[in-house]
Amino acid sequence: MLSATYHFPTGFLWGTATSSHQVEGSNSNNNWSAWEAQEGRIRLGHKAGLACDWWGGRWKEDFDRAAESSQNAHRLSLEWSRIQPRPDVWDEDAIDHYRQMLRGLHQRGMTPMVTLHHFTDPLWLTDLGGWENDETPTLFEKFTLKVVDALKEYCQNWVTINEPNVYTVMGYLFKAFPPAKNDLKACFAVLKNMVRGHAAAYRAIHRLQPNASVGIALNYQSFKPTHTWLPFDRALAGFIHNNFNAAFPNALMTGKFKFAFKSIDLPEARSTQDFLGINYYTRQMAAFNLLKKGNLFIHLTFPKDAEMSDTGHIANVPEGFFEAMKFARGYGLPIYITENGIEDADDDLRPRYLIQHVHQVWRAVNFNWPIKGYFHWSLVDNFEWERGWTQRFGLWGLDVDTQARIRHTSVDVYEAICRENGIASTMVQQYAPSIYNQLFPE
Ligand code: IFM
Repeated sequence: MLSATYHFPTGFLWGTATSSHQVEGSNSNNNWSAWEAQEGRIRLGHKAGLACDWWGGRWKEDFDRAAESSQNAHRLSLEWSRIQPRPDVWDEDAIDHYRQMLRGLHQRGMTPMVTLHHFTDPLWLTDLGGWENDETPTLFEKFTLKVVDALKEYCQNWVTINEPNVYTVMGYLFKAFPPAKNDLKACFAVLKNMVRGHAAAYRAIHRLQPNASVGIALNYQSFKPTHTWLPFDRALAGFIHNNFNAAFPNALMTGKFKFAFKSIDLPEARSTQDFLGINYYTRQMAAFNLLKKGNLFIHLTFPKDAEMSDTGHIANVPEGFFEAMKFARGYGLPIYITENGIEDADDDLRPRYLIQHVHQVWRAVNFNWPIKGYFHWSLVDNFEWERGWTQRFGLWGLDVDTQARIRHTSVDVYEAICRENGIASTMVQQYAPSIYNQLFPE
């Protein structure tokens, strides 16, 4: 048996990603806690509840777990509704809580990446119309100025907005996230204001911290036509790619926002990215379907022959990840993999998924594409939005009733990768023998 290693460059960041609402718990002041209180919104009536109890201090033990398993970075998000509980109130204790967390990362030798907006909005912002309101970018800029000024000593890498495309499509088209609308005009308004909000935040951060590195975390999905021979399906896959994957980062590069047959100039957004963050999970097949009017005639399925995750949410298609990085490379900026992972309560598929996807990153890095780090989603099982606790993305599992952490084999796999700064053939032999020949052909 051969012995070989796929090495990564020195200084590569290896971490996990989390978001405030999904791990902190004990919040009743944002739109998601209000949403969870409504009947029928979340699968099985689940609520974030105590989540992973990070607000109660369990971030310390989870950061220990991450550091002890050789991770050298962590991506977390700040909860706007805690820091600015009302429009005219700043909660300095909440800011200090995040200061302690960021210090905690440094003390453990980990580099922080901080997200300013990850799906949740303060209730007072929702009352003002949320991101449909043209004043929201200015409010977001004020929030950004406040937190970056307070935390700049501890962080240099900022993600302004996580997955603006998912936030908008799920909330304003597919009715899965609050406010559960099906309204293309509202989609356009929300995305436009998120582009404006990002641009304002980008400039605000650079005013306070000229050497900061600022970007977004884009959810990239690999869309392919269901029937390659059908021009409708081909056109549709291209249309979805352009609108879902490309519209937002294009606007931040060119200052032109084009979405769903409409186009406007937003010159303030031009050249407002220092890096592009990619969140990749899966591939979807697009078919034109006349019965799907509310979904813009789009019928999405997973590739027929793909291996599926345990709740059928993710198809394991590593080549789609390579495609995502190729797409990102087109922007000529440094790239971070800000999320990648799979829901897998029993941790059967995750070790293989993890190795296959990190291998794709290695391929991209070895074409000299500027990939600077990889953040696995996620450190511990956490609250999965409208899917509640039915999906488990953690390297560590979580017993929601007792708060006990359950160490999965994937912790060992990821630890081995982080420690080696690469994928060794022995690891694959040990943790994912079924793909050994694929990764290390003799
Ligand atoms: O949990 C989410 C995260 O909040 C955003 N990206 C996808 C993850 C998995 O569903």
